[in-house]
Amino acid sequence: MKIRIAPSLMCSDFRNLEAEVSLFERNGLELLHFDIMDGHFVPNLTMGPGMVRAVSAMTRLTPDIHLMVENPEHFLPALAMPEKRPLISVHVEIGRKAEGLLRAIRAQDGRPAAAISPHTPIKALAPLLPTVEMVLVMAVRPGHAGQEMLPGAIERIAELKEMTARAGVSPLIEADGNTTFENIRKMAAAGADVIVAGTSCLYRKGIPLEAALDELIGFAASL
Ligand code: S6P
Ligand code: MG
Repeated sequence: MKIRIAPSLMCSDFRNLEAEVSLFERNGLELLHFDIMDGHFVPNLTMGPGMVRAVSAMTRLTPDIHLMVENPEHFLPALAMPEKRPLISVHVEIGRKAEGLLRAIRAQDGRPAAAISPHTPIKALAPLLPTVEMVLVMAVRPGHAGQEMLPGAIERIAELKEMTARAGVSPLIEADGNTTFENIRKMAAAGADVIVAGTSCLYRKGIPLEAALDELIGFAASL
């Protein structure tokens, strides 16, 4: 099984972005995870479209943009990067407008994706499944790095995997939050194809990024 690694840029050393991104590229990664927050959907702020565009322009990695915002429509035009075909996730919790926004992402040559928070029933994703290329399952409350995985997160990935099989679709499944090696093993076994790599497996205190990345790539290859 090949699990993809999407480094979480909000955990990176912002003084050193170019070098970090180039390290990921040299090591054959494919995705770069950006978290955009608005201080309303989640009680935090991170980066905006300007930074996403600037970093995306430095690399051939595919942007994987996670919109933790109440009004994605305010940000989509600034995230149009047709040459990059970015994955753009909108949260199912924003309600009925999600379907139209996924179509808008496709119309600007992005790859539509849906994200789901830990307390929302997985079945809420059903209407979006025919439209999405990826589903992002939060294993922690959205908003902050460095949290513990919530009970039921692995079972939710398995439930989604089953639901996609029943629906005859096969979007990528991305697990986001507290992706320790032990949790990655369980997430992958439950059906995750992509893991967001934050403080739990890549940006680890006291371990140089190169060494942590080597270890993570080796581990991912062993699954
Ligand atoms: C959090 C965000 C995530 C974090 C990631 C951090 O709201 O969506 O992408 O960056 O979860 O990883 P960790 O290992 O610190 O939980
Ligand atoms: Mg995220």
